[in-house]
Amino acid sequence: MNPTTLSPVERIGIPHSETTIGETYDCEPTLNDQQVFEFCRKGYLVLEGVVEDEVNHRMMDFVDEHPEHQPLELLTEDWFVDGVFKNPQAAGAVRSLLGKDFKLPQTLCNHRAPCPAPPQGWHRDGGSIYTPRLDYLQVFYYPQDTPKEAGPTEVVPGSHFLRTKANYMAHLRSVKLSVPTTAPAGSIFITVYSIWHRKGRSTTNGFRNLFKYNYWRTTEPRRDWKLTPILTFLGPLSTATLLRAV
Ligand SMILES: O=C(O)CCC(=O)C(=O)O
Ligand SMILES: [Fe+2]
Repeated sequence: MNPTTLSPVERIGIPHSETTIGETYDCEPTLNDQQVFEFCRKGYLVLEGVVEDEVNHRMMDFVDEHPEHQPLELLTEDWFVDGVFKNPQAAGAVRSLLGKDFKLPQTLCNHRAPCPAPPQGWHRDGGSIYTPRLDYLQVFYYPQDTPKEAGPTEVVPGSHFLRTKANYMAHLRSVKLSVPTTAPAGSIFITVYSIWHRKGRSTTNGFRNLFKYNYWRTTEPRRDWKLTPILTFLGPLSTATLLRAV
């Protein structure tokens, strides 16, 4: 086969069938109405310490041996796919937001950063579009404790609603409303793809590792998560009222 037609995993000798490429996944949704509204309003959600310690330790050993930006071998490892991509809390939140049979990540990268380092510029990732639909999620996993000194990613809550030019954002320094995603080892945070974010300033020594990957919707959006009985009872009017209140 012509090597230029090979995908990145095929180029390192791994067939797609041994990876999560093209795979869908389903599980029980874990978020309720308020949590889904809160995600839509803020554009992100942090699940603290949801990955097992054993998986986090294995990841830290793994990154020592594979410090590269795209360690695609992980897509073939059951301990990683089950512990991280299909992590019950994280996948339950993804299931709540993207509906059933969502697509698993097809690739991943490690935003491994030497510390200390200055902050990155504020940005939305390439290909962000303005849309009220939630078809795609950007997800981050910290295998190690990531306090403020290790430069966790910072996000601006609600910024997925802002229409801004990339070069204007990149000139901003501190944004008053920004929030660092400071988190213990094993934390996963889920964001709307177009949220403003950046790597924060770090002041410690060593490396901070942060895995990033995406999930896709395959079904049409509907209210298919854990329902909150009072909202179900009141019907669509209460949903509209709640949305106005947030
Ligand atoms: O490393 C981080 O905290 C975020 C990195 C990032 O957003 C990027 O490189 O696009
Ligand atoms: Fe980014």
